[in-house]
Amino acid sequence: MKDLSLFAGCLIPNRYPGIEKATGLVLDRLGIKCFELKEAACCPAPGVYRSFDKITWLTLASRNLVLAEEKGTDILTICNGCFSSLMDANNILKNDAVLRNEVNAHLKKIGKEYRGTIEVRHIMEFLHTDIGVKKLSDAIEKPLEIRTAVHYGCHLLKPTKERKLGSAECPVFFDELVEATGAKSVPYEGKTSCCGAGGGVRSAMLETSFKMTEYKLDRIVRAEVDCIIDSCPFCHLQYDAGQVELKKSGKNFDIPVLHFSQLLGLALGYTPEDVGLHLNEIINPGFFGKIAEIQKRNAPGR
Ligand code: 9S8
Ligand code: 9S8
Ligand code: COM
Repeated sequence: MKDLSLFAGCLIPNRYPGIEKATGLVLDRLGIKCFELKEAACCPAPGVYRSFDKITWLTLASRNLVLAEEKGTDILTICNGCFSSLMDANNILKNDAVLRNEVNAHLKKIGKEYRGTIEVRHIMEFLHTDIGVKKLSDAIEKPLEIRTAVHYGCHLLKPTKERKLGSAECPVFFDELVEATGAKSVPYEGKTSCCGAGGGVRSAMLETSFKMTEYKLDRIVRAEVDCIIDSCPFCHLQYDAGQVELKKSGKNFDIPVLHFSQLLGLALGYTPEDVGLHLNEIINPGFFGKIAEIQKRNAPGR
C-alpha cells in the first residue's frame, strides 16, 4: 500500500479547520502516515466546474493528481465532493487516451505530466477497507454511547458503478464505522437523500436548498438523536450553518453536527475542543456536557 497525502479541499481549511485537525489526530493515533499535499488547489468542486466545462475541470483536477504522483502517494480525501471530482477525473484520465493527451498538453505549460499512477481514497472507505471495523473498535478508548443520525451524502455513494461501495439505497459501511466508536446509528426516513447543498443548489437556489435541509432535519429530529455525523464539509456546512438560517423562520433544531473524524477523535479520548467542535455555528452545551460525562465515566483506571 502506498503512503497517503491528505487533500483537505477548500471548505475544511477555510470554514471548519477542526475537521482537518481531528483527521490528523485520529490518523496519527491509528499509526497511519499521511503527508500534506502542498500547493494543492480546489479539486475543483464537481457540482460546479464539471457541469460547466469538462476540460477545465479535468485539467484542474489532474494538476492535483500530479502533485500526489510526484510524491508517490495516494490521495486521501475527507470531503465527498473532493472524492468525487478527483476519483472521477483519475478514472477518466486513466482510461481515455484522447482526453489524457488534451489535458497533458495543458499540463505541459506548467512542466507537469499526468501518468495515472495513484488512487484516490475517501477516509470512510479507507477506514472500512484498509483498517477494518474490528481494528477500529479495538482502538476505541471511550465508547461513545450516543445516538447519531448518519448522513452519507450523495457523492460518496453515487454513481454506484464508479464508487463500488455497495448499495446507494441501503449502504452500511459508514454506519458500521460509527458503531465501532460505541455510538448508535439510528435509522431515519430519507437517510440517503441530499442535504440540499451539493450540485450547485446552495449557490443557485438557496431557498430550495434550505427546504431540502429542513426536510432532512425534521426527520432527523424524529429519530431522537444526539447529533448528525457526516463525511463531507459541504454537508457539514449545510446542516450546521443551515440551522442558523432556519432559526429565522422559527425552526430551532439545535442539533450538533460532526464529521466522522471528529466523532472518532472523541471516541479516542480527545475533547470536543481538540476536535474543533467549538468552531461549529451550532453549539449545544447539553451535548458537550454529555460527551464530558461519558469520557469521565470511561476514563481508564475507573
Ligand atoms: S475543494 Fe474547492 S470547493 Fe471543495 S471542499 Fe470538497 S469539493 Fe473539492
Ligand atoms: S449531499 Fe447531496 S450533493 Fe452532497 S455530498 Fe456533501 S453536499 Fe450534502
Ligand atoms: C458537494 C460538492 S460535496 S458539489 O457542490 O456538488 O460540487
